[in-house]
Amino acid sequence: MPDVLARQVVSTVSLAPKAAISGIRAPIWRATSPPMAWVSGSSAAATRRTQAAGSVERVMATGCGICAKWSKLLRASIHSPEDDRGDFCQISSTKNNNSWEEGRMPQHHDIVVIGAGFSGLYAVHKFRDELGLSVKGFDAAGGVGGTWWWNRYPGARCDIESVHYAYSFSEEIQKRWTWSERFAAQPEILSYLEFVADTLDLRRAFTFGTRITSAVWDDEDHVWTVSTSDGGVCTTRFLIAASGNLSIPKPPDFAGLDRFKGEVYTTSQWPHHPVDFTGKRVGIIGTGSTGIQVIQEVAKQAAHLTVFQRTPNFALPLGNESLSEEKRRWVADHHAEIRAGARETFMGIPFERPEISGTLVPAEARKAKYDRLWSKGGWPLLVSSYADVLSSQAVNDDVADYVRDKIRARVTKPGVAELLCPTDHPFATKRLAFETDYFDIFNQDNVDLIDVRTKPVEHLTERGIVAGGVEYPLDVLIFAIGFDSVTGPLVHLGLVGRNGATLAERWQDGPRNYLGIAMHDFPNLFTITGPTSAVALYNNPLAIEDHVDLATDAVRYTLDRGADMIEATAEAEEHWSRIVNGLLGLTLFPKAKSWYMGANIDGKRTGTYIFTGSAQLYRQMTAEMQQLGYGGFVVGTRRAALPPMMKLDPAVLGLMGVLQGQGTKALHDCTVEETRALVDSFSMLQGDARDVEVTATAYPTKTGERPVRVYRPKGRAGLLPVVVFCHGGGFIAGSIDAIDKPCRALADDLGLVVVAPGYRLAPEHPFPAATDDTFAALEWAAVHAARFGGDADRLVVAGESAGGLLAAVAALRARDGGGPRVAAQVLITPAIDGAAKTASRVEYAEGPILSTKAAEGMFAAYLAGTGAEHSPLASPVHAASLAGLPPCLVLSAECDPLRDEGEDYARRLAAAGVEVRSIRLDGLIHAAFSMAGVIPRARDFTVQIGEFLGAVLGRADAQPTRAAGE
Ligand code: N01
Repeated sequence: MPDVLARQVVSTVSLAPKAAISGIRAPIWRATSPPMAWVSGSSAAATRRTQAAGSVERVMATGCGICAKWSKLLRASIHSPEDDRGDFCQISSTKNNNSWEEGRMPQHHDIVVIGAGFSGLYAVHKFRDELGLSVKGFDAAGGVGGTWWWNRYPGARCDIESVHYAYSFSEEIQKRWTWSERFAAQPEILSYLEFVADTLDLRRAFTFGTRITSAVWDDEDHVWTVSTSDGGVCTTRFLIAASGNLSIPKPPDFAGLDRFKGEVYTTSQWPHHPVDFTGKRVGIIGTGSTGIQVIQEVAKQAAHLTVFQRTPNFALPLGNESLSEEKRRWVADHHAEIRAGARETFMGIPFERPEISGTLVPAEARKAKYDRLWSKGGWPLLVSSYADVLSSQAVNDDVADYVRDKIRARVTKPGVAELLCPTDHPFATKRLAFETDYFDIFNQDNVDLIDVRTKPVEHLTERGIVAGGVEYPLDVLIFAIGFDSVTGPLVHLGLVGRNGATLAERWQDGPRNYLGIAMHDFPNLFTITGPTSAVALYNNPLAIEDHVDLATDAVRYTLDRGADMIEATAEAEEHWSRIVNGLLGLTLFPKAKSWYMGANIDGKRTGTYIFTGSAQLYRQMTAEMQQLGYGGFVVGTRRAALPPMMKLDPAVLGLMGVLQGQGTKALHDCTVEETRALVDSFSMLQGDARDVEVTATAYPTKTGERPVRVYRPKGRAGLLPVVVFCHGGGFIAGSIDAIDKPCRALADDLGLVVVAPGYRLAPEHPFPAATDDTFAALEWAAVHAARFGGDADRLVVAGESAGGLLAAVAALRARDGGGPRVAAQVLITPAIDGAAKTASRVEYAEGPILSTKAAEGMFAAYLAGTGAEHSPLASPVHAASLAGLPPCLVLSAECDPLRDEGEDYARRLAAAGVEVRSIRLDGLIHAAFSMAGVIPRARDFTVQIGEFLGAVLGRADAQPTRAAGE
């Protein structure tokens, strides 16, 4: 038995009456009266449990089966939960099997699962059937199904295609179940979940009709004490909140609701019997996804329907159809190929990949694309159009205009179309809705649309609703007003963590957690598809499977290490908050008052409730966390370091998401041609081109002329410092075209003449071609500076990445060759040493953008068997001395495999007496300097260069030197 667990049992036993010591696995204690709750551990722990249980009068003790069970599990490779039913923790038994009767102790479980929807069912299966743990589930509903048990309103159906809106973990289930429609309706989805529950024998794990009223963490015994609405109490080592994101309805708070004499329904608590609207006057409040679904159905039956709309929504055609028997079978048989690669996409559905930006595409081509995607039905207009539709206002406006035109084309009643056109929020920043004949029903005589922004609902009367001073008589009123989403279901569980911290208090300012699944001070709790995880924009069944798999793995990992507790660190929460807030800030979502933003509930803090990077990115981050031994968690007493991706600037993560969405190949997998194309394509990430004077000319080299561009800011008088800027691209890629925008920006922002030489690339032109060319360019710039209004006395050599190395070598050659006189060198994320074996080459071996493997491959291509490995012209680290080199700025990026070699070089320069400024930019990556269009903090490079040159060249000004050659 692991130490920690042994300690726990000992402390439990020490408080127990003698009889309990031997009775750990059997009912051992009979109370007289009244019913008693169970507590164990220290008196403080006992008090806490007492509070949790509500009516504790005696102290009892029990043991925990998990330790014995897990060691048994480790001992024996075959383990059946059935074996354990009489074996573990059978200390209590009641008709509900979770509370205690007189004289019984509450049952202890390894795992308690809250909820019997998609998440809870799969969680029971994983923990019970795969890990072999004792699992108890609760659900307030009368059966399995979660949201699909409650939301039985007419028209309820999923808007993800049925084959995708299903579990993927079981080949058998996918093959056996067939879907009758492209987008399944609620009854069929509920039947599917019942089928899954029966196939896997999951129902027996649950107590239905029972709500969790509190769950309190005991920090001494490392268990949760769970209280339920039937008065029951049980304990559990691990708590799985599979309570969904949309399970707490927003309460209707309309004045006079209790006076209304008609029928009242809430979509999310719909009765189990059919509701007949024939001949009735129906009113519906709410036009979100639910409202739109129910409205289009009720309009077909009701004598009259009045829709009270506060915000029109973007609704796209669903494109539903019923599937023939043959097609159903085919879909089931081909599920694997239909779903292939789903998890490697933005949304967990293998839709066509979007283009990177709509801004680069002509209007006719955009329109043609929209038409094509519109006709597919469902999500493609959002996810397959342009990757920047949720971040670029211009691109979003374009799509929004397209959708509004579609609405106008369908709604013919005067004035109604404009009311139905959303104008107060960008496209898809409120959750997209999908419809079949929603817009058409407003052309019917029996349907009226009331805009409650101009005619606010004042109150209800016995007869109906008064809005804008007019009474609308109703027989039936339906609320489709949404949910206290994402955080509501968790806050309502009454979770109390370490030191009495309640979740409600903890999340007063919005949710705070790690990866959306775990929380500091709430150990051993996993929130399936919790706030800030990838769920709102990720196909739910896959998001759920991913999270349940993660929770299962975390429990297994914890127990395998002999620990009984796993908890996210405060530091990890801090980084995760920075990331999710930053990602959200890059999008247009904050412009909408939506549940995505927590803005649909009065008094709820607006903020970051969802992960707006892609599902693929989220999965990559969780995978890295797991690979690094639960980085960012404390497991037992072992604290695992934060995963490298957690340190990234959110904009970098956003970029990674976009590149993944494009299916961009890793650099180290690219051919030379592909590398060149990829590096050139990064110019799309550079923002707008500044308006500066550009001269395209040529400079002489030993092998002929090479192109060079000279940039000078407009409207600047006098001689300006001259910066010869060597582009990056790993010696095999990059060009003066690819670096055009950053050079313009440098010139414009810092008042410089920037000289950007084109140089020969490997492998066609291996070492020393690039260094010969760039040095020739430096000589040429020194001679011709004045021609472009440049001051040769303030000649700077600079470069990024491979260009940084070329710049450093040029400075060395200038020193050793007697000129030109270089006033300063600026090395931006330089590739200083192709043979470096540094920590950063290990920590960021996979990039982002540049991997160690790619860096090594490129350097090898540059040297190309020339045997120059130890030449100072190949790397300045081989120079006999670095003394006498010009002042140097080294800008390194924290998350760059080349980080350390740049910083090491700075240290060596300093040791040689060179004036050096070495600055590491947190969270940034290789090549971030030239991605200012998507990484706002790329500006930090420019700011640092400006400050450095200001300081160094200011002195150079005072002591002018002549460049060699003049
Ligand atoms: O809830 P919502 P929903 N007076 O919050 C209005 C999922 N879902 O149940 O926008 C007047 O989106 C409110 O107006 P406003 C899906 O994720 C999935 O429709 O706040 N109106 C809005 O129009 C979805 O996003 C499917 O101005 C009031 C509506 O009520 C999520 O569930 C199907 C009001 C609420 O819209 C929630 O959708 C259905 C007031 N006081 C739902 N208060 C699938 O197809 C609120 N409103 C899988």
